[in-house]
Amino acid sequence: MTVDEKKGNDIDKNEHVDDEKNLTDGFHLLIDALKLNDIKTIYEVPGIPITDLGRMAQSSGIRVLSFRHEQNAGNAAAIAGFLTKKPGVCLTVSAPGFLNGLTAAANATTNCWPMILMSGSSEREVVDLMQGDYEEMDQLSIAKTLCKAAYRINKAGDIGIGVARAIRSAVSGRPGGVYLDIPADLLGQVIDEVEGKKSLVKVIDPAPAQRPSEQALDRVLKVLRGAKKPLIILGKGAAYVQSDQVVRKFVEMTGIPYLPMSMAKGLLPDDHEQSAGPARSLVLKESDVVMMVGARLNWLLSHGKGKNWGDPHSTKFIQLDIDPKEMDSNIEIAAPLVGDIESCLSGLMRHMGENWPKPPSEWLMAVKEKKEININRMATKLKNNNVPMDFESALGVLKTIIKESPDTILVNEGANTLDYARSIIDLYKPRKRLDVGTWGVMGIGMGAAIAAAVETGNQVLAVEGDSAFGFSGMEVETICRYKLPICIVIFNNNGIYKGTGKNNSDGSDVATTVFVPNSRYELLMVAFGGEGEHVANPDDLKEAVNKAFKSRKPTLINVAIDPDAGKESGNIGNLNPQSILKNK
Ligand code: ADP
Ligand code: TZD
Ligand code: MG
Repeated sequence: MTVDEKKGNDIDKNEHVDDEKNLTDGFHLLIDALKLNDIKTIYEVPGIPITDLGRMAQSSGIRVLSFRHEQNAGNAAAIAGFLTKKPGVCLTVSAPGFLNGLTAAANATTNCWPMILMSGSSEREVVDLMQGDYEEMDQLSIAKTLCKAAYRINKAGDIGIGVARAIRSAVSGRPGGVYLDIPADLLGQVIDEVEGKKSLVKVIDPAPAQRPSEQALDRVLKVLRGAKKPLIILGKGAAYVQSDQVVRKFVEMTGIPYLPMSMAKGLLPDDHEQSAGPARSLVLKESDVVMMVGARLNWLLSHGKGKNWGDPHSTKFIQLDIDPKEMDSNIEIAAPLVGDIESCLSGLMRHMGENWPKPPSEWLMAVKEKKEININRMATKLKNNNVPMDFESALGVLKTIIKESPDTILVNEGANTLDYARSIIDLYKPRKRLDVGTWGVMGIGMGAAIAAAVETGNQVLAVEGDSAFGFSGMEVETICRYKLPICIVIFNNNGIYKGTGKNNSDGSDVATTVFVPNSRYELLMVAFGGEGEHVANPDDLKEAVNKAFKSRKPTLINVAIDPDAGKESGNIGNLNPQSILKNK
């Protein structure tokens, strides 16, 4: 096409900017680079200078989903990364949009999920002299401290390499969030079309297998063989890698009880006979050999020491992780196994042979007995018909619904709402539980729910504390706009942890943890054309969720929960400074 023929064509019609020599530009090269690498979805908020990039990506066949806030778009991209093993892409405007998205990229890095935050930026010469451009900020410098890697592409001819570097950095080794800085003038840069095409890079084998050494495998087997009370802990790294059959085969071959971390629930079905989930306190305290698979000994496992654990001198740890720096991060690791999960577990099984001895039966019996006691104790509570409802009666209903629809993806955030749901709702399939992750961050809810629905097409059930929901609640409009099969259930106890807090001063303001009582959250969904329900007993909750699943319509169910039912900070009240001081 000549320049004359091109005149009158809208930029968003995805036509190349050509002259007789056939030229292309930064917009098209960036879109082509993403498509070449199989990026099918962009999660974004439009604005200067990336509005046209989003439009043109959409015209080119990429699905471009616009959000109401970049943090939610970023959280969606991060969860897309967790679910697909490909980097989820979030696109934002400069400075404030970038900062909003950066929270999600930092969260992705913390959780070891691959994502790419691409933000438009101002001209270097203006930013570097701090001359006060529209939304001016030195974004690259900031991103470097918070992401796994950060790059800027300055020349159109480097777009192929820049995108390749971002993808490889996001997914190889320990995955994480990567920042890609897109200066506004890069998008308009024009180069020869043939040269441009040649400059694009298809990333080959972006997350190569990393095989463990034979010595490391031997060491692990020696430690395992000597165990009297072994335990396997499966983390979300094991869920991420999608080697579901290999993980299951290994666990079953060893016969060792396993504990799934929150987002590893369902990797093996929670009702598997080797699951030690309902005997968590016992197995942490009693086990003599603990094998960590894609899980870290961070605060979620009280750093592998202290009162939740047994004698630090007699408990031995085996750790399987792709990141060598993870070893000995909190306590000594007796048998480090560095490599990817599939290669490592396959290597172990090759050496174990068919007749690998099962753990001593006394240990298996002790775990089984404890499980039964705890499961029975909980079963009675789940059936209660108290009005107002407590967490147990409401979750008893949702537990049954998930059992009946095991492909449902459960999104879960809050404090009590999170802790109760985590222990009550069983999952039966891998990667069906998405939650607050390593940081325990509020606000992942709607982004995670949207990405789950978009990437899998499955029904999503988001179980949200009323406070937690508020962090990303405006995305209800996004859910309605894209007609996603998302059912949001808000556990409304009128506030953070409890709705009964008192102001200890003159009382003119309500307590810091208390919200407007009996708020009608369901009307928010109705405002955008979705279905809203307000329920106050288990039967009505069951009916409302079943209706939502059947219709697959965006639905918000506002569940009245006893404002006094929760605890301060849910299960982690011990981390509040007052409690730490008291226990010193
Ligand atoms: P959890 O919170 O469930 O305990 P973490 O996020 O703390 O899980 O740990 C996940 C771990 O999985 C990280 O240390 C990460 O390096 C590791 N990991 C990620 N991908 C792989 C892989 N392919 N092989 C081995 N380990 C991996
Ligand atoms: N801000 C962010 C980003 N993350 C956080 N974790 C918090 C604040 C602190 N926080 C929690 O850790 S849980 C929570 C907050 C504000 C909300 C708890 O209230 P909820 O749940 O209504 O969501 P419950 O069921 O009432 O306990
Ligand atoms: Mg609440």
